[in-house]
Amino acid sequence: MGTSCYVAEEIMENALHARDRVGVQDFVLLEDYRNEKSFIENLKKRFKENLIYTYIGSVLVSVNPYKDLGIYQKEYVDQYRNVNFYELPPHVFAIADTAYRFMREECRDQCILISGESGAGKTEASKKILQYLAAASYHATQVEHVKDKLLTSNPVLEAFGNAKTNRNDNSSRFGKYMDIEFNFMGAPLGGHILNYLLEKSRVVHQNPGERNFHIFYQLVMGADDNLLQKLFLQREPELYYYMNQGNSTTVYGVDDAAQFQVVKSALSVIDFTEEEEEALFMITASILHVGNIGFSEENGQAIIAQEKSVSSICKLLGCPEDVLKDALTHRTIEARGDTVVSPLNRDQAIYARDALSKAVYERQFKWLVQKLNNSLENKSESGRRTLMGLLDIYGFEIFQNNSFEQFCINYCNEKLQQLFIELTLKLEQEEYRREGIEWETIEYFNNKIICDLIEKQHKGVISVLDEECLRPGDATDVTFLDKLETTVGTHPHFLSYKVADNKTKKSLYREEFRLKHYAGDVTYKVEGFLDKNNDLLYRDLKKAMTKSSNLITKCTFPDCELTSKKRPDTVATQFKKSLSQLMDILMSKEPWYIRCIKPNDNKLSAQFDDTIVGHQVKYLGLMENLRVRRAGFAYRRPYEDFLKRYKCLCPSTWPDYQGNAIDGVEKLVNHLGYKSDDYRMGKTKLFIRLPRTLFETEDAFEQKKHDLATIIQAKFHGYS
Ligand code: AD9
Ligand code: MG
Repeated sequence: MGTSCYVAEEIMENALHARDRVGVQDFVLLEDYRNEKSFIENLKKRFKENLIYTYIGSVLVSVNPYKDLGIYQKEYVDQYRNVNFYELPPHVFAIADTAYRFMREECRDQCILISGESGAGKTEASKKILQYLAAASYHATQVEHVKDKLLTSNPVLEAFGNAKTNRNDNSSRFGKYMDIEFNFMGAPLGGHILNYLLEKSRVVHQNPGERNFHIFYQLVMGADDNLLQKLFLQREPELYYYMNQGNSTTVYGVDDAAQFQVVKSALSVIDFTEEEEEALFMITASILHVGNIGFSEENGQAIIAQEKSVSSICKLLGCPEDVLKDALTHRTIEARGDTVVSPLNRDQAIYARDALSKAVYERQFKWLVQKLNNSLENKSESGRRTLMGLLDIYGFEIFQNNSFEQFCINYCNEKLQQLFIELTLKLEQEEYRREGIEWETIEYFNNKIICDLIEKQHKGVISVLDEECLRPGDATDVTFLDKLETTVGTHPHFLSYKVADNKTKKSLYREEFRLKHYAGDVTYKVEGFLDKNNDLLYRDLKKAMTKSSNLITKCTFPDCELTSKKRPDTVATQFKKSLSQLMDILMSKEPWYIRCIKPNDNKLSAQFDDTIVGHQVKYLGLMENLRVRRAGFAYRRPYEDFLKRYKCLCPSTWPDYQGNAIDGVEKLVNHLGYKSDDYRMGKTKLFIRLPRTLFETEDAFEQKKHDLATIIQAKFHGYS
């Protein structure tokens, strides 16, 4: 009895005060929906109540709580399973469940796109979705190992592809798209991962306070003495140049040694043999030794200072020492049939050494993804299948110094934003058409103009960059900028010192260009653009690697690469092509969006910084999103759902109603006094123009609940 009283009181309490305290759980219900301040206020109210999720229609906005909220356990999975989207408070599980049910029931491929800046919670959200899918999907012994593999792919990829940065202790330094394949019963059969542009410069350089990829620290701290000895390593990260530059070899709250054991056991789940595991760690260790090769210089020629490191590398990779030594200090150039060997000076040797490390690591990473894909491949069942895609990719970046990496990342975000706008609008329009409802197109900023500026054939930034990279002779970063000014100087989204007006000139240096991205202006320093786009690894070093007997290096540096005359695509062009393929993949699926927001820059749990949040709200296009959603009919619900929730408000539909849903809803809205312009009856759904209408209905519903609760309470107290 006591419990029931408590429940009744709680219902009353909720009915009376909930909205004031916790804001609205769907932004379309926000009265002042054009006002960014009200938007942020609503987020903040909810954040303070530990309600980190809010919808904009079917888009989920998530604010990183930076603490464990205890909202992802099994009981939450059970609670959200097979329950309609709006019936429960917003949650990442609700998105996962709805997408999963759409996929299963309508046999249509779905994809969940997670965006937001570094540290906003994208990777955590993608892990929660995977966890939900594994827990909520069809259970059978034959699919449990598929689930295990899908889940254990994460720690492996994170070990090799994530690192501590100043923004996030576990920052993903690569883009990831994962398809999970399901059979008609909704049982997972396998998966496939696509990886995008690993930030390989991190292998050789880390900024103060940052670290290299986690695996280096995990290996050095977690390998047993035997393995360490075999790898010629010591248990002191500070000894290795590639690990100590950031002066931050440990991460608060992270046990690298324990994590190494997690990675090792994950490797065995994803079918690594002992030899493969050993080969993987040998490469990882060899890169640390490469970093410790120092050079001195005599008569302009580089001389290896740490022969011991070289001999360790050669033992680990199984390649001849003299060949590697030569390749580290010389360069062979073949021109018109002649072969000229010239020595490298110290700077060139360091450059070549670092290029080797980056190439070895990047290729190893690609190999690892390939290996994961082999293990995740569905080998068991053919027949009809549907896909659920999950995209967790780097967010928009504006730093003090922006370089080629930020250019690529921001280009990727332009493409995703374009997709977001197009699909959101497209879907919206399609729905009106499908439901036979009039629809008036609304204005929005189409960032296609910026995508064109970057990627247009012959006329875009990437084409100009490639042209300079491929031009023999005197091409430099500065000549690239000159060409850019000639080609796109008048474009409304491009600026540089030379083409800017006098006022803007003051904010620019000569060797920079600025792109007016949809998310804000970013100024890029041209220094390093050509180099990074060319991504040259001297042939001598490639040749040395082809001689390796390490089974992974042997695969990743095939002999045929040496004989091939075809120049590989530049980095930007490869990226452009892979993004275009990604867009095709995403376009072919039904999209769901999770927009992640970071509440502060200090990784703190109780801090909500309005300015920082405001900026993200702006560039994620959330206000625009809300406007689009509200332009036509802010709210829509299938007749069945609407009736189920509100039928108690009309005597013709409650307590007893036998008719069909559409007629029931008609009776209901008439009874509630909806005016003819307030709503439209579509073929399967009721569309409500203004949130206020729904709000009033919601209020009436809450009042009814309150009344019912009072009756229940009175009954328990024996008054009736
Ligand atoms: V990056 O672009 O890869 O640098 P993400 O992926 O957006 O970034 P991540 O998911 O790694 O950020 O989240 C950063 C940290 O915030 C996590 O390590 C958690 O400590 C914290 N976080 C994020 N989401 C949640 C959550 N839902 N609950 C609790 C969270 N903590
Ligand atoms: Mg991440």
